[in-house]
Amino acid sequence: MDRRSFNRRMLVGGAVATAGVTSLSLAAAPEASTAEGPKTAPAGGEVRRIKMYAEKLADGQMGYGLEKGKASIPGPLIELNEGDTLHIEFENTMDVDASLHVHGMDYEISSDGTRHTKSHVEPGGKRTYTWRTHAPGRRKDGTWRPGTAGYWHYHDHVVGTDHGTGGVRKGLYGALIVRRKGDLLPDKTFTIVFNDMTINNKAGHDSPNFEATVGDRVEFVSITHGEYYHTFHVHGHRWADNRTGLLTGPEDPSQILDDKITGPGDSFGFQVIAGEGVGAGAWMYHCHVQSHSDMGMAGYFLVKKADGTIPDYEPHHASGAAKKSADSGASKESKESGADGESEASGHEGHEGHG
Ligand SMILES: [Cu+2]
Repeated sequence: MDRRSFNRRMLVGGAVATAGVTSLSLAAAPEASTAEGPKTAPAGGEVRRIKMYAEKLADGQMGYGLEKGKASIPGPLIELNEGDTLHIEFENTMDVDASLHVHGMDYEISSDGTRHTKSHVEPGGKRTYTWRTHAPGRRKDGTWRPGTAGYWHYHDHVVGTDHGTGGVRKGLYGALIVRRKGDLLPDKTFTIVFNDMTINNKAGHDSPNFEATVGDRVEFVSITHGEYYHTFHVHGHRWADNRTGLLTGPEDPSQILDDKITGPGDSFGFQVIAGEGVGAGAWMYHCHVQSHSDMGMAGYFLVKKADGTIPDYEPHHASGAAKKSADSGASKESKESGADGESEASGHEGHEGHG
């Protein structure tokens, strides 16, 4: 049944693509809303199918992936448009039960991904989870039913305990974005998960950095898991505290933030223009709980100039070794050698501080 509707959708889409190139261009999938404006999300209504695998990673952690052997932490970013349906053929390649549980979507209890509903998957097993979405609409009683659009997430719910405490701790989680027709589409999206005292399961002082170029429309998805509350803070950039993080107009009363408290299970997202009004730089992002940032819950939003350089950035600053080399004076040259950490390191064969 789903297969048939999927095929029909494909046929409809094909007909649109060949017959209506000019006249339907305003209604068709992602495109510029104005000649130079950002692209916007199309109306949903598609039925999509993906495969998802739960895997053990070499270091003992666990991850979700769209292909065997490609699992990552966080798992793959999933993007839908309101009205879309997603069928996920989930395969558990691990030696313990696992599942896929999602926040924010419409799904039947058989897609809950919990043990008490028997919607988990045994080792080596498969199961199809179905997530549906809808646009906002009016109920019969006149009240408004919210749409599905938002920054959501998915995670395991059975590894370790019946709440997936072990699975989440080991990395079985990912981001899910549902867009509304007309939502601005970013140039790139970064998922940042505060999970216990790690960021994306990377321990303190080994946090991930995220790169963009001045002027890029960058989307951040912030998710929190684990035992603690955190605050998500990014330097030099701000967002509106609403569904999209964007103001709908000059009178939009949404508070403007650059720091937001998040607790386990929370997610939110926003878009910024990289370096807008402030320029290129290694803009720090971190948890603003002081002891947490001191313990290493901090990384960089690396905003490059068009030529690829980042002013005043010493790539290895976060590590003890880099701190040492920065003090040695060798770092002065590295600023000229470019923003790339690898080339900077290899360009200083003589300097101390590594090891
Ligand atoms: Cu924190």
